[in-house]
Amino acid sequence: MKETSNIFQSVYYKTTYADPEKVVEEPLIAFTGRSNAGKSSLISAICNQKNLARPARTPGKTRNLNIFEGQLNGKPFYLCDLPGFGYANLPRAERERLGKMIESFFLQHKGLLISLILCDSARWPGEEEAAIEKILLERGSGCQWVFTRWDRLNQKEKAKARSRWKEMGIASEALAVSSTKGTGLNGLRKQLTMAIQEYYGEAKGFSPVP
Ligand SMILES: Nc1nc2c(ncn2[C@@H]2O[C@H](COP(=O)(O)OP(=O)(O)O)[C@@H](O)[C@H]2O)c(=O)[nH]1
Ligand SMILES: [Mg+2]
Repeated sequence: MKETSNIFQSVYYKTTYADPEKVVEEPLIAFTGRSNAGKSSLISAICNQKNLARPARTPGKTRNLNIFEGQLNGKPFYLCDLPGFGYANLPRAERERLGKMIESFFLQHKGLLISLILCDSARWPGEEEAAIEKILLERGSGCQWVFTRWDRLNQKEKAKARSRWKEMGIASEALAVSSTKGTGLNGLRKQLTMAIQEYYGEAKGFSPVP
């Protein structure tokens, strides 16, 4: 079926911004989360291209924002790999500045289609993740919790993660994924494809994720 084919397979790197306020691309799917949450790996995995976003291979460029472009029936969409907040190797002031810059991006960017808030499945989301969710909810902009590195958890740890999500009140919206094993990726691709179709008014007749 054409609608369910992987439109992310032909996504390619477009450009890099040092200043999030300069980003003009839309509709934009934002990947945000702590440094090491698995953002770059997830972009590469969704797109079935091993080194597309080069996970952890650009240590000097942690503050940059990378844009990838794809097309749905000839119409563009963009994936955005945001700088990771909470980067341990940065001085505190710099870390805070980066956090504010990311928040301001979520407050201001007009072309946000959906934002994926990534968090390592082994962790509780922190204040930064909650702040971004709050901004998006207040704006009425779509967001999706994505819990990464699911393959690294044993059964007991998975149960613990699920009870954590329940306690946070996000159990029904939490998506568990593994970029290495492929867990959850098809569901996420379908959800994103639908969001792009809706944006372009092409949603009719598309069956949601079973
Ligand atoms: N086992 C496992 N490791 C992962 C997965 N996703 C990312 N990683 C690893 O976690 C580290 C951080 O990932 P990366 O994508 O660079 O995180 P980013 O800083 O958020 O872009 C890297 O060493 C990845 O290889 C996953 O699904 N499973
Ligand atoms: Mg990265």
